Amino acid sequence: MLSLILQRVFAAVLMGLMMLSPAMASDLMFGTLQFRATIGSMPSSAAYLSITNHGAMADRLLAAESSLSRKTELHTMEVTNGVMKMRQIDGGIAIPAGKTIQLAPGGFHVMLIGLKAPLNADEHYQVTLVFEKAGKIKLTGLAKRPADLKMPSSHSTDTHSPDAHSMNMPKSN
Ligand SMILES: [Cu+2]
Repeated sequence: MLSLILQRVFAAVLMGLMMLSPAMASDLMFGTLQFRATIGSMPSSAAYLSITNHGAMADRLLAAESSLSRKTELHTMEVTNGVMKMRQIDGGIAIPAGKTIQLAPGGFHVMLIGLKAPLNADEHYQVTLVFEKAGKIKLTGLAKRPADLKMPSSHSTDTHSPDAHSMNMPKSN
């Protein structure tokens, strides 16, 4: 009798846990979302974060949406004739299984074009990311002064490879 009750409690707790974690519906994990705070009457700005795909299937960031600006686009930076320029990405950003993709200053970013209001440092703002498989995911982050923006990590994306591990392993002769 008691074990039956325990079983029911356990099942209820399990159900509750599953409903409490909508993030588990997708295998994507997000780093800190940060917005570039605007200075003066800057008409545009950008948002950055890292996206890790813990699933076995590749996903793709197709678009970004925001009520902060007239237009919201996915951009990349590239050097053309020695000049660093940004351009809109066609077809989205691939998020391969087991990889982390960085949206960071100098690289991929969510471009907010035609801001309706300034982005103030230390205030929260929202952006919605649209994935091919995971669907729409709304995220909140802080605006930061350009000097305080977290830059892309200098580590290679492969620090979790067996090679990198063995290199860090102290040899015991
Ligand atoms: Cu841009």
